[in-house]
Amino acid sequence: MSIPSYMIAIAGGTGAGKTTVSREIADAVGEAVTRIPLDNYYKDLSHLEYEERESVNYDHPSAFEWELLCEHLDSLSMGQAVEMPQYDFGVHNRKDETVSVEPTDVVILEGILSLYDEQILDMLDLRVYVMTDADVRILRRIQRDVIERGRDLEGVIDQYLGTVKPMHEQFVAPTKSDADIIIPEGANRVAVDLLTEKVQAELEGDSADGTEHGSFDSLEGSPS
Ligand code: UZR
Ligand code: MG
Repeated sequence: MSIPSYMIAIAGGTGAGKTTVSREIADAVGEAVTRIPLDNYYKDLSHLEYEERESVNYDHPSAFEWELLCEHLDSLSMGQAVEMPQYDFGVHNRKDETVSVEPTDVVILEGILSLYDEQILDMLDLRVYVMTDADVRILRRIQRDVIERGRDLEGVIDQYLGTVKPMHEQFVAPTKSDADIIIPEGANRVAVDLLTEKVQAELEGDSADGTEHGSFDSLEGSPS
């Protein structure tokens, strides 16, 4: 594998289709891709009671353990395996078990605020923002939280209006301006195919000419 890895982030609002886009790219490209869901880096809240955890603002940047995420992305990028935390939405907390993640040529970080942290932005080779209309996103969110996760509709609506929407406007949406590419409407076929081609070209270019990723690598050591 090449070092450092080619790092992609896929950001966007809840229900935008980030997970689907990154899964489709990963499925099309194969084993050279590792997906890192930002959700897994929600802070460990074991010190709080369930009722307290229920009222945490999970759409605010302070809900995430950025330091651990940076450390893990850095390790993966440099060819070292990491123990990635796992998140349990049912109890709003990190699970006890971690999973071992091996380094790969391509790493995709995926989550609402994956273009938020400056240090992470600096590590990225490709920054993607999935921009889907808010009405479509809330419908998907209801589908997922009410139908798939068994939450009650009232609670989902309260949470959406109380934190999800305002935090989206304050913290998530502005990260669009840091994106290299904005995908309209989630799993847009053409956009996913283009991204897949880009990732494949990076992989092939890499094995063909032996160059490495990262900005200005080729200038290092050249006379000034
Ligand atoms: P995506 N989230 C929960 O609903 N419960 C938790 O314990 C942790 C997070 C939600 C979070 C955010 N907000 O909107 C969403 N809330 O997960 C982000 N409330 O994930 O991008 O897959 O929708
Ligand atoms: Mg998702």
